[in-house]
Amino acid sequence: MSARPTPQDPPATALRVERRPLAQVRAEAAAGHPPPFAALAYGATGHEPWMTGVAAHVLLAGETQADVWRAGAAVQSGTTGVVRWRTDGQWLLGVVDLSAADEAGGLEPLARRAYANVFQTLAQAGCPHLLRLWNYLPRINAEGHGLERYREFNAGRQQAFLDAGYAAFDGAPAACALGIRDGGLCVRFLAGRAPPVPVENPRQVSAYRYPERYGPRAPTFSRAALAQLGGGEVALFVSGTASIVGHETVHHGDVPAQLAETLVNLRTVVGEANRRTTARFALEDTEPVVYVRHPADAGDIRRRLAEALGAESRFMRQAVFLEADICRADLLLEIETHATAPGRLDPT
Ligand code: 3EB
Repeated sequence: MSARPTPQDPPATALRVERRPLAQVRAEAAAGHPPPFAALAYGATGHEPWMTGVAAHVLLAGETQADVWRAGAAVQSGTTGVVRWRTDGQWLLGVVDLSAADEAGGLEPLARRAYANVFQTLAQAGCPHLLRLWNYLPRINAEGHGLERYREFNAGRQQAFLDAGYAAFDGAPAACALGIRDGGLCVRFLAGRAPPVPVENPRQVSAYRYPERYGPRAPTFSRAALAQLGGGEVALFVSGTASIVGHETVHHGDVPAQLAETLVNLRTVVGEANRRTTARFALEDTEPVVYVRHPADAGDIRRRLAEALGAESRFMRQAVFLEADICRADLLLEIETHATAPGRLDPT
């Protein structure tokens, strides 16, 4: 019997990620360069088979950026239910793009069905471990069928994890969930053959343990995840992070204070991650997406971030600012980020 891959096992093909202007990536592909394994573009929707987008409005007149994933050269693609996927046998990038019309039966059953298809995809591809998920849904703070739509989404998502026998509590993947203006439920996910190492934030109650006042079923995500990428590199995926202490939103209506609290949370999560790997991550060297509820706040948020992290930091040079509704109506901003660094995961 062959042993299951562990977080420490180097994968057969290395995964790389780089944030770059989408126009450059497209120009290279047009010039005959090998296309990337996948690209996740912020503020664009793609037509190339390797590209998918997040249909949110880019703020501060930024150039369209894409997270460009490189993996093994032999890529297979296909469809499983509502999931379109690409895999090199080691890594898998999947995409769900639904429309408002798909919500006829409600968002909860739709989320459950979409996630059931995600888990079917993972089983078929032999890439059973979710590393990172991106969730986008329109009108996230609006009432659905007697419940806020984000809470309906949470109920369907958690049930699908339980149905599939996946960890819905400790060991959940890194994720984000944002409200965007157009379209329907939209999920992107990255999976691999070895389990990631989950990371929590001691300043915050784990999201999967939030009390019932935030909805009948808790959100399903860990604060961050570490994964071995091959080639001696480790990835850190920090989930959407906001001005929450314990389980409560703090600094209602105060953008500067929410930003400062969010930075403390981000630094705490990065510090916790560093305790579980020989790699050394610093918030300044990560590549964030900054989601802003009110576009008018974006300039102030950018100025304060530059003050805190250095205008010339990788964080500021690579930052993408997007207009989005945050999943709690009282949150004015949320920041997610990722980085890779040489190292290995500590034996567990
Ligand atoms: C929070 O800490 C803010 O539902 O997948 C952040 C990251 C948030 C992911 C999700 C929600 C999610 O609760 C919201």
